[in-house]
Amino acid sequence: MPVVQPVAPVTLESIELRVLHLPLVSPFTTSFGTESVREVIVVNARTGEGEGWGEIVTQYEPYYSSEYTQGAWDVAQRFLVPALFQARTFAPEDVAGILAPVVGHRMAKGGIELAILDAALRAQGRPLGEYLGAVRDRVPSGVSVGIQRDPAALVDAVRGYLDEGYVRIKIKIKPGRDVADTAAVRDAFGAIPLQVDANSAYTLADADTLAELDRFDLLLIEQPLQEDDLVDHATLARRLSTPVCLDESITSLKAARDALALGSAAVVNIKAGRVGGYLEAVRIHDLCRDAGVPVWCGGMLETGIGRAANAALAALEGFTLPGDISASSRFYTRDIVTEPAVIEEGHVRVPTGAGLGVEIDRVALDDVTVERVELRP
Ligand code: SMG
Ligand code: MG
Repeated sequence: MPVVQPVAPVTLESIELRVLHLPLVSPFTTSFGTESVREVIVVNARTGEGEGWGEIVTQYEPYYSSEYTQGAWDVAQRFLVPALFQARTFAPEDVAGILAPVVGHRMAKGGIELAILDAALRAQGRPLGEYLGAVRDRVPSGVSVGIQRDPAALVDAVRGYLDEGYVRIKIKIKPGRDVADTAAVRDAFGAIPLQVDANSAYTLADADTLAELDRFDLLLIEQPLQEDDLVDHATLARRLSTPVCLDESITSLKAARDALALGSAAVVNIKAGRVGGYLEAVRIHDLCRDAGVPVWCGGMLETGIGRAANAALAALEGFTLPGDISASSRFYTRDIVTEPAVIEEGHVRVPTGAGLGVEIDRVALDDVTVERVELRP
């Protein structure tokens, strides 16, 4: 069984944070809104052993989660980074403990942890995938398709992705844009691997509508109810034949344990940012694998930094379902890494270089930077 082998400590010298604005190739609509520019924070940790990069996957608005960019920007500068400066020399595995006195703010913590992890692994010439316990050198692709103008436009969008080689399609749904949209995609493309994501848009009162989706033989329905609705998700799961998968609700290993104990999730979407980092993500993977619960790797419209790390995570043995693992071009015309992820034979390669295994395109990074701060002890 692959285990995470500790990395040597690093001495933190400075941290640079940047807010980026990356234009999306097309607007991305979910049940909670439409995004045309991805606002994200990139973390550059400089240590005595070398530098590393991480990504804080918050969004401009606190609609997917309670975290949002300006909140993460504030908590990182005032509480998280100072706590690391205080500790000064530490291993990546110590970061979560050092930051634990701060309640929540998991995306902010996770992005900072990734930068430290990348620095430590690069210093030792170790790839992130190997460190996390990857058992594959490439992972199946999957694409998350936003809500379109109408079901016909959705079918056109899905056709484009299938032509690019994506092996699994996820469509976003919301009340009024669920059964007909799903039916249109099923009718057009037959038995493709298909799943839906509601981003918390329903309540138990919608159970009859959600049960209508059962006839489409979906891989799963993702997060139909609210983040804290673990008991209601368990109740709903008993009403549906479609497996219920949780995303927003799985904020930690403990939340995952509770969800499995209650029968709230038959499948788990693991997102490193949402759970406070890649190390907690691996712990949730281990829990689910041992419980026989399939997991897949979720996405937060990551830049090339998070995209490289997600491919490494998705290569662990328990990731038995295709994730939201797409090419950089799914969202961006220009990424901030020199070799953006691409789809090859329906798969994305797990980087093999040290750390994240991707290099930053500094010119591209500067071009999309809208705010920058350098923090020192
Ligand atoms: O990175 O491919 C991606 C995006 C996948 O749909 C995706 N993410 O709820 O799973 C989800 C959403 C969260 C972001 S919505 C703006
Ligand atoms: Mg989701």
